[in-house]
Amino acid sequence: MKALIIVDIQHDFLPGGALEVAHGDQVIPVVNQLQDQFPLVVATQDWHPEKHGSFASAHPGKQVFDTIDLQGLDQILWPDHCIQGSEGASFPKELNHERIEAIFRKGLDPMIDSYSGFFDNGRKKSTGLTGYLRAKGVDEVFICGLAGDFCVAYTTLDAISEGFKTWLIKDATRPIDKDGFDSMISNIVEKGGYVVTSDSL
Ligand code: VGL
Ligand code: ZN
Repeated sequence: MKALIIVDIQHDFLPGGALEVAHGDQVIPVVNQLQDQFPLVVATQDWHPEKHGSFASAHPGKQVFDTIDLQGLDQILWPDHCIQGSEGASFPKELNHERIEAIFRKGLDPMIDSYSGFFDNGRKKSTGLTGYLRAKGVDEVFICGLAGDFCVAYTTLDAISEGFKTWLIKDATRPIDKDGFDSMISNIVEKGGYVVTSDSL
């Protein structure tokens, strides 16, 4: 069975948000259309406590987009975003919610970031997404949302390594950085993932 995984379509990643992705809002109608083609739709939600370790504001003297070592892992520093319960962390009303059966939150641990919807960046903790999908009989996953070069790409790579047949829907995502996205796409294809556009589904 197929599932659609909608990654982090939250106000803070949309134009005007704290960590806005250029043209991120353009994915919403595409994702709304796609949902009808899947028997199961799930979403992820970036859900950080205040003063999360991935925030530049938590590291005096550091700037947004600097890279630091955070408990042994390279960490890009981001603007404060997707703070638990804030408007920025919420889903936009334009996103069709009716068919989203489960929401997997990530990034709760202040000391480790979590780009993928499956595991934190150190692969120490699972969100339970693999177990949920397996229990539902899912063997094929289709991934869309924001941002293409971070949470979408890492979710896609983990889906492949968890053994799902995996597609990234290219016109249903937008990256923060285009070059970074291109290299993640090569990596995804090399690992056995498929990159498609929504009109081919
Ligand atoms: C994301 C950076 C930090 C994303 C989340 O959803 O791609 N990127 N937190
Ligand atoms: Zn985040």
